[in-house]
Amino acid sequence: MAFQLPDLPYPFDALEPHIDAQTMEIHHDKHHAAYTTNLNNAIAGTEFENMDLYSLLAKLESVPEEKRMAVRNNGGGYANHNLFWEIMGPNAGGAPTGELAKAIDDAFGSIDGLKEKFSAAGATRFGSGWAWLGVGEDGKLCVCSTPNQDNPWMTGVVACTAGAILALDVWEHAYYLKYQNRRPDYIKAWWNVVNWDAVAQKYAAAKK
Ligand code: MN3
Repeated sequence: MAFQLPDLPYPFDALEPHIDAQTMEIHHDKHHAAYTTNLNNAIAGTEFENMDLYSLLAKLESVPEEKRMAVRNNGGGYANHNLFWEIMGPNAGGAPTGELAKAIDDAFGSIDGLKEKFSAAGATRFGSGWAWLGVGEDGKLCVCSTPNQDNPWMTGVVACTAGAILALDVWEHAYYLKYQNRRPDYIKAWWNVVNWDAVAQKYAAAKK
Protein backbone atom coordinates (compact mmCIF):
# COMPACT_ATOMS: atom_id res chain seq x y z
CA MET A 1 0.00 0.00 0.00
CA ALA A 2 1.18 3.48 -0.86
CA PHE A 3 0.55 5.21 2.45
CA GLN A 4 0.93 3.73 5.92
CA LEU A 5 -0.73 4.67 9.17
CA PRO A 6 2.06 6.09 11.36
CA ASP A 7 2.32 4.85 14.92
CA LEU A 8 1.18 7.30 17.55
CA PRO A 9 4.49 8.71 18.92
CA TYR A 10 3.31 8.30 22.56
CA PRO A 11 0.87 6.10 24.50
CA PHE A 12 -2.88 6.72 24.21
CA ASP A 13 -3.01 8.09 27.77
CA ALA A 14 0.03 10.39 27.38
CA LEU A 15 -2.07 13.52 26.85
CA GLU A 16 -4.29 13.00 29.91
CA PRO A 17 -5.99 14.84 31.50
CA HIS A 18 -6.33 17.24 28.55
CA ILE A 19 -7.17 14.62 25.94
CA ASP A 20 -8.45 11.29 27.23
CA ALA A 21 -6.98 7.92 26.29
CA GLN A 22 -10.18 6.51 24.78
CA THR A 23 -10.50 9.47 22.43
CA MET A 24 -6.87 9.08 21.35
CA GLU A 25 -7.27 5.35 20.73
CA ILE A 26 -10.42 5.69 18.62
CA HIS A 27 -9.07 8.77 16.86
CA HIS A 28 -5.82 7.08 15.79
CA ASP A 29 -6.80 3.43 15.43
CA LYS A 30 -10.21 3.98 13.81
CA HIS A 31 -10.49 7.44 12.25
CA HIS A 32 -6.90 7.94 11.03
CA ALA A 33 -6.71 4.28 10.00
CA ALA A 34 -9.88 4.67 7.91
CA TYR A 35 -8.57 7.77 6.12
CA THR A 36 -5.38 5.87 5.33
CA THR A 37 -7.21 2.80 3.96
CA ASN A 38 -9.67 4.88 1.96
CA LEU A 39 -6.88 7.03 0.48
CA ASN A 40 -4.99 3.91 -0.61
CA ASN A 41 -8.16 2.41 -2.10
CA ALA A 42 -8.90 5.62 -4.02
CA ILE A 43 -5.48 5.77 -5.69
CA ALA A 44 -4.84 2.01 -6.10
CA GLY A 45 -3.75 1.21 -9.64
CA THR A 46 -3.46 4.88 -10.67
CA GLU A 47 -0.47 7.11 -11.44
CA PHE A 48 -1.07 8.83 -8.09
CA GLU A 49 -0.12 5.73 -6.11
CA ASN A 50 3.58 6.56 -6.07
CA MET A 51 3.24 10.31 -5.75
CA ASP A 52 4.55 12.20 -2.75
CA LEU A 53 1.66 13.05 -0.40
CA TYR A 54 2.10 16.83 -0.53
CA SER A 55 2.46 16.82 -4.32
CA LEU A 56 -0.77 14.87 -4.51
CA LEU A 57 -2.59 17.37 -2.27
CA ALA A 58 -1.23 20.31 -4.29
CA LYS A 59 -2.44 18.72 -7.54
CA LEU A 60 -5.95 17.62 -6.62
CA GLU A 61 -7.26 19.17 -9.81
CA SER A 62 -5.28 16.62 -11.84
CA VAL A 63 -7.01 13.69 -10.08
CA PRO A 64 -9.87 12.30 -12.23
CA GLU A 65 -13.19 13.73 -11.11
CA GLU A 66 -14.65 10.41 -10.01
CA LYS A 67 -11.78 9.94 -7.54
CA ARG A 68 -11.10 13.55 -6.62
CA MET A 69 -13.45 13.89 -3.65
CA ALA A 70 -12.24 10.62 -2.13
CA VAL A 71 -8.61 11.76 -2.47
CA ARG A 72 -9.44 15.22 -1.13
CA ASN A 73 -11.29 13.92 1.94
CA ASN A 74 -9.09 10.94 2.75
CA GLY A 75 -5.76 12.37 1.61
CA GLY A 76 -6.60 15.41 3.71
CA GLY A 77 -7.58 13.26 6.67
CA TYR A 78 -4.40 11.23 6.32
CA ALA A 79 -2.08 14.26 6.13
CA ASN A 80 -3.88 16.32 8.77
CA HIS A 81 -3.68 13.64 11.44
CA ASN A 82 -0.03 12.89 10.61
CA LEU A 83 0.76 16.48 11.58
CA PHE A 84 -1.69 16.57 14.49
CA TRP A 85 -0.02 13.68 16.36
CA GLU A 86 3.44 15.11 15.77
CA ILE A 87 2.76 18.56 17.19
CA MET A 88 1.31 17.21 20.43
CA GLY A 89 3.05 15.40 23.26
CA PRO A 90 3.25 14.75 26.98
CA ASN A 91 5.01 17.27 29.24
CA ALA A 92 4.36 19.93 26.63
CA GLY A 93 2.58 23.28 26.50
CA GLY A 94 4.26 26.46 27.66
CA ALA A 95 5.56 28.84 25.02
CA PRO A 96 7.81 28.61 21.95
CA THR A 97 11.35 30.01 21.93
CA GLY A 98 13.91 31.13 19.37
CA GLU A 99 13.08 31.93 15.75
CA LEU A 100 9.53 30.64 16.04
CA ALA A 101 8.81 32.87 19.05
CA LYS A 102 10.17 35.87 17.12
CA ALA A 103 8.02 35.09 14.09
CA ILE A 104 4.93 34.71 16.29
CA ASP A 105 5.62 38.07 17.96
CA ASP A 106 6.05 39.70 14.53
CA ALA A 107 2.81 38.29 13.16
CA PHE A 108 0.52 38.30 16.20
CA GLY A 109 2.14 40.62 18.75
CA SER A 110 2.70 37.83 21.28
CA ILE A 111 2.01 34.16 21.94
CA ASP A 112 -1.26 35.22 23.56
CA GLY A 113 -2.16 37.06 20.36
CA LEU A 114 -1.58 33.88 18.37
CA LYS A 115 -3.57 31.77 20.82
CA GLU A 116 -6.51 34.17 20.67
CA LYS A 117 -6.63 34.23 16.87
CA PHE A 118 -6.00 30.50 16.43
CA SER A 119 -8.52 29.51 19.13
CA ALA A 120 -11.15 31.73 17.52
CA ALA A 121 -10.47 30.10 14.13
CA GLY A 122 -11.15 26.68 15.66
CA ALA A 123 -14.09 27.73 17.81
CA THR A 124 -15.93 29.49 14.98
CA ARG A 125 -15.41 26.79 12.34
CA PHE A 126 -19.00 25.71 11.65
CA GLY A 127 -19.38 21.93 11.73
CA SER A 128 -16.21 19.89 11.22
CA GLY A 129 -12.78 21.15 10.28
CA TRP A 130 -9.39 22.37 11.37
CA ALA A 131 -7.50 25.44 12.57
CA TRP A 132 -4.02 26.04 11.17
CA LEU A 133 -0.85 28.01 11.74
CA GLY A 134 1.31 28.07 8.65
CA VAL A 135 4.02 29.86 6.73
CA GLY A 136 2.24 31.76 3.98
CA GLU A 137 3.51 32.47 0.48
CA ASP A 138 4.94 35.79 1.75
CA GLY A 139 7.06 33.87 4.31
CA LYS A 140 5.05 35.18 7.26
CA LEU A 141 3.01 33.19 9.74
CA CYS A 142 -0.72 33.10 9.19
CA VAL A 143 -3.76 31.55 10.90
CA CYS A 144 -6.69 30.08 9.02
CA SER A 145 -9.41 27.47 9.21
CA THR A 146 -10.60 24.87 6.72
CA PRO A 147 -13.78 22.77 6.56
CA ASN A 148 -13.91 18.97 6.62
CA GLN A 149 -10.44 17.47 5.94
CA ASP A 150 -9.23 20.28 3.68
CA ASN A 151 -5.84 21.77 4.51
CA PRO A 152 -3.49 24.61 3.47
CA TRP A 153 -1.44 22.24 1.24
CA MET A 154 -4.41 21.96 -1.14
CA THR A 155 -3.37 24.64 -3.60
CA GLY A 156 -6.29 25.99 -5.61
CA VAL A 157 -8.87 24.38 -3.34
CA VAL A 158 -8.64 26.25 -0.04
CA ALA A 159 -8.69 29.97 0.74
CA CYS A 160 -5.37 29.85 2.60
CA THR A 161 -2.35 28.22 0.97
CA ALA A 162 0.49 27.74 3.45
CA GLY A 163 3.08 25.34 4.79
CA ALA A 164 1.21 24.15 7.88
CA ILE A 165 3.23 23.86 11.10
CA LEU A 166 0.47 23.60 13.73
CA ALA A 167 -2.93 21.95 13.38
CA LEU A 168 -5.99 21.62 15.59
CA ASP A 169 -8.71 19.07 14.83
CA VAL A 170 -12.12 20.49 15.79
CA TRP A 171 -14.19 17.55 14.52
CA GLU A 172 -16.44 16.33 17.32
CA HIS A 173 -14.63 12.96 17.26
CA ALA A 174 -11.56 14.80 18.60
CA TYR A 175 -13.20 15.91 21.84
CA TYR A 176 -16.80 14.78 22.30
CA LEU A 177 -16.22 11.91 24.79
CA LYS A 178 -14.61 14.25 27.32
CA TYR A 179 -15.91 17.70 26.42
CA GLN A 180 -19.27 16.93 24.72
CA ASN A 181 -20.49 20.18 23.14
CA ARG A 182 -17.87 22.35 24.87
CA ARG A 183 -15.46 22.87 21.98
CA PRO A 184 -13.92 26.05 23.50
CA ASP A 185 -12.99 24.08 26.66
CA TYR A 186 -11.24 21.45 24.51
CA ILE A 187 -9.34 24.15 22.63
CA LYS A 188 -8.27 25.83 25.87
CA ALA A 189 -7.00 22.53 27.29
CA TRP A 190 -5.31 21.56 24.00
CA TRP A 191 -2.68 24.31 24.34
CA ASN A 192 -1.29 22.28 27.27
CA VAL A 193 -0.29 19.46 24.93
CA VAL A 194 1.26 21.50 22.11
CA ASN A 195 4.86 20.38 21.57
CA TRP A 196 6.51 23.68 20.64
CA ASP A 197 9.85 22.02 19.89
CA ALA A 198 8.12 19.97 17.20
CA VAL A 199 6.36 23.07 15.86
CA ALA A 200 9.72 24.92 15.75
CA GLN A 201 11.18 22.09 13.65
CA LYS A 202 8.22 22.32 11.26
CA TYR A 203 8.71 26.08 11.09
CA ALA A 204 12.40 25.75 10.22
CA ALA A 205 11.58 23.22 7.49
CA ALA A 206 8.69 25.30 6.07
CA LYS A 207 10.88 28.42 5.88
CA LYS A 208 13.37 26.69 3.57
MN1 MN3 B 1 -9.78 13.75 13.48
